Amino acid sequence: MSNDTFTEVNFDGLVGPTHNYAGLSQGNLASQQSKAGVSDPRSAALQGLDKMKTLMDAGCAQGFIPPLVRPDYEALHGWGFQGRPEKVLEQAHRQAPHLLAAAWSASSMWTANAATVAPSSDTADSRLHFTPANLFAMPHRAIEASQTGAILQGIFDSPKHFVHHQPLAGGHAFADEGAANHNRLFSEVSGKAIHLFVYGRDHTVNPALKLPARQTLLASQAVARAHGLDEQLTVYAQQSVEAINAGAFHNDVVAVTHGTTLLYHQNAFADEAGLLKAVRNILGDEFVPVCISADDLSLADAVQTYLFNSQIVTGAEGQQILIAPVNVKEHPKASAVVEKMLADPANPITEVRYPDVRESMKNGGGPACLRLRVRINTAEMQAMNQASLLNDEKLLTLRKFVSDNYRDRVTVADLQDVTFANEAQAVVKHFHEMLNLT
Ligand code: SUG
Repeated sequence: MSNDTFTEVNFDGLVGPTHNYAGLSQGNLASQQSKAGVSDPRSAALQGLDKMKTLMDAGCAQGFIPPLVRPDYEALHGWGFQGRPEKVLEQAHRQAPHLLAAAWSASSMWTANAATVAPSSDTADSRLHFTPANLFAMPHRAIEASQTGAILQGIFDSPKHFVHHQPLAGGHAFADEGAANHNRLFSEVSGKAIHLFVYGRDHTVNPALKLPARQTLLASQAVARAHGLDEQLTVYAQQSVEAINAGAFHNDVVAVTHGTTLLYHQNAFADEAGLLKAVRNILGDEFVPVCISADDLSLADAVQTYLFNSQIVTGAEGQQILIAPVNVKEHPKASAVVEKMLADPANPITEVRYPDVRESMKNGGGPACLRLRVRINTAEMQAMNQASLLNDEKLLTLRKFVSDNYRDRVTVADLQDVTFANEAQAVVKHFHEMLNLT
């Protein structure tokens, strides 16, 4: 382990101007329930920025990742829609509205799915590694990886410090959803760090699965190898079929880690005892598993409130803070679980904040979905693109730009409108210019 000082920076996806409810994600209950509803991209982006501010005010380092260029004409051309933009949009609307919606999706806001990241303290070559997720499971997400990879490269642009891998090849068997299924447990005392990869399916077909299992074991293993992680400190665990069938399409819907803490739902994992044993073998008594029982909160309520999609962060005074969606506060059982945790002296979490990220939640993305955790040392911090790190002033500038330039009402009918397409592309271009990414 190096003696460098590391900081955890949360890079949130800035919600793009085309945020809409197209019902594209099978297995994601919120996305299905919101299908064809009216979205409000302006509020969505402001809610995201306010959530970032909540973390900054708590003393956490915060960055942002700009939205992708949408609509994605390259994808539409590749799917056979040719000609001028008006014609492409019209033909796609008439022949394949779901493909049109895929090309417009603002789904890159959920940066927990952007990539898997391994800090330089844990990798064989002592560099910080990124593998953009291929997001193979859903067409609207599978088109993200090339732009996401280029953006990450543009933000972390120093081969001396950063390694950028290609998204995994190999199709269905290597379906990868990035950090939404990856956690790092870390002891400040022993310096030991565990990479916990959680997958939904292996190479066998499981007839009990009613909804898609997005992450595969092969993908998790490939990322761990590519990042040069220590095999002895890498743990693989399978999601339970029950959790996936209840709508936990990513493991971060039912579990989250911070430091030596693993907060999880009783029914999250296929082999809970095996997982706890594997982690305890490495971390010993420092490991703090916090299991929420199905009696205290059913899987259905966990999926509805996104309690486990909270972030746990260390505040300025060293205290652990739960950043939970406001939906938890409004739910009697979920808020009771939080109160019980706060009252328990054995539980390391001592504070809670409840940001409102409802616009994102309606598409199945809570606070933790909106962030990519990057643990970074001083030299790496200096080597990265400073424009993507936030301070209060930059946040206000972003807020103003969003307030002035985003629509507050979008329906799927708007997705054939070339004026809106031009407007949305200009907005995203502005963000990319801010970061010198063009
Ligand atoms: O991939 N929703 C995203 C939500 C991703 C949440 N991320 C994490 N759990 N880390 C998804 O299902 C909905 C888009 C729509 O229906 O228009 C969507 O893509």
